[in-house]
Amino acid sequence: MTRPYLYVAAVAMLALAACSGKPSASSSGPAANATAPVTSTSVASERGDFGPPQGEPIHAVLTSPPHVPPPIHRNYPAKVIVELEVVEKEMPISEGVSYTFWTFGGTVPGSFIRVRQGDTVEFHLKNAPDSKMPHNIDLHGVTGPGGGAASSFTAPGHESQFTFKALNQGIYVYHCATAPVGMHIANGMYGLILVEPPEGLSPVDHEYYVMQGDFYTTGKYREKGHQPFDMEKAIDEHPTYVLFNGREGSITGDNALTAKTDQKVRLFVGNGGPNLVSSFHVIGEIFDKVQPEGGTVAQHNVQTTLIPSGGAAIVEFHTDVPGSYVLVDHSIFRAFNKGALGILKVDGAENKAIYSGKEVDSVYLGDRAGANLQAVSTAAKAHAAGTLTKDEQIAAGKQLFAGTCSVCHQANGEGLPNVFPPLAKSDLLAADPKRAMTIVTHGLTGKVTVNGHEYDSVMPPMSQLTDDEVANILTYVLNSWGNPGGQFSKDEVAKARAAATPAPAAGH
Ligand code: HEC
Ligand SMILES: [Cu+2]
Repeated sequence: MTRPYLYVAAVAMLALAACSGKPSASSSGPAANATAPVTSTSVASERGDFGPPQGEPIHAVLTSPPHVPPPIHRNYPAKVIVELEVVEKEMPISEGVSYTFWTFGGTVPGSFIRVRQGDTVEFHLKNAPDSKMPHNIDLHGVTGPGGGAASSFTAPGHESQFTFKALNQGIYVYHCATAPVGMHIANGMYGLILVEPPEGLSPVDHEYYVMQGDFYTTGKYREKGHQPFDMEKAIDEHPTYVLFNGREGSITGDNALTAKTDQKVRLFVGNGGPNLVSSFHVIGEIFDKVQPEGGTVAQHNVQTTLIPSGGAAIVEFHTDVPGSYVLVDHSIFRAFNKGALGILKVDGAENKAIYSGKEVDSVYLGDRAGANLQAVSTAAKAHAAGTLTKDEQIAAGKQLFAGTCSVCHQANGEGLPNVFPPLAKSDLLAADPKRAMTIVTHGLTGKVTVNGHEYDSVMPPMSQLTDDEVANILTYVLNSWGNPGGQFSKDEVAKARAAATPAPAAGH
């Protein structure tokens, strides 16, 4: 998918670097931008001290993920003022699940900062008056002790200031480095700062900001309500969630990233950790170009790129075929069972010469395709308030059934002949509805006969589901497709789960 001009331009840039040595302010700027669309990524990484800042100080534009501030288009070093406020706040981490995040700028990851190599950055770190903790900032793009951390310890209601020269170009992680450091990072205290090469990056149609992080809650994945941080799980490196942009669904459904066909897309992909290394992959795309680890040597034609904890990469590709492209950590349980999943929705005309066409959504996305689990959280709230109705359970169960049970039993509950038994009008289900709770929590193997047909297969235990999710799904199943009706509660499911696994094929 790499286009020939990439090579031509890269060679040209190499030649330029070879004869001019250090990039200088005079060889850059908008003119250079226009004639040399391809970046310095092939130029050796030189430190850029282009002298004292010139002109009026500039206030940096900061953006919230997934947005990236506009390209700089400036051909001289400036003094850039960055004002970043730390805010501790409760936000959803998944549908119906809240978490107390500690943020740079009110979002996870924190605000995206964009400066030019050689700029003098006057950094103001504020800590909101209602914060409970002191915080600081370590920017990996800073040359100096602690990357700024030593000069930026800031108590609640205070502000600190330090100045640095952005000597090295690249994409850099910043994070809080106040003890306990791991906890501050686990709570969402990280973001990216781009130090543009003097001549700027090549023009593209879309730039997006995506950052992975791992999260540790005392409750299970998707367990509803407010979930506190779990230090033990964090030390053991057993995350409950692995997420892009701090929230399950932050870039799926209505929040998906967008592009049109025949466009160039650049992703700034960071990994805040605190623990995991990301195997970043976009299902259905090949990266035309990657700057691994945010460095200046580019790789081409890459499928999956490793992003270390505390590292970042710049990833570029061209969109040829419309559809949903799925961003994942290809350590794949993280994508489907811990939330590390995003969507780039590409609109435009089909290109059958490149791909015959058919949506990837249903293949990969399950219940994330619709990304609407509203009924699930409504049911959870009602349960907490003690007002949960059967209709609310059915509505929630319907959404959870899609993408969990429907993969095998089909959306209409009719199963697949000889492979997956029907749940619609199942005589086995009707004979002993309560047994379904045991089947879902413990799985089922061995011969079963449903509506006169024999099945001898395996249903794995759906142990990723919480008790209330199982209760809602089965209430939905019992009240659908001509089944006898009925209702199960969370407590009944908990009992069935706790009971010993029945012998295989028990009752047959
Ligand atoms: C990976 C495929 C798969 C998934 C996912 C799955 N099942 Fe099953 N299920 C099966 C198979 C296969 C059997 C039959 C097992 C056997 O032959 O012993 C079965 C049997 C059953 C039965 C008893 C037979 C019947 O038709 O009444 C029930 C009830 C059931 N599943 C409910 C569910 C529910 C509810 C979910 C979602 C929470 C679910 N299953 C998810 C494969 C699956
Ligand atoms: Cu902090």
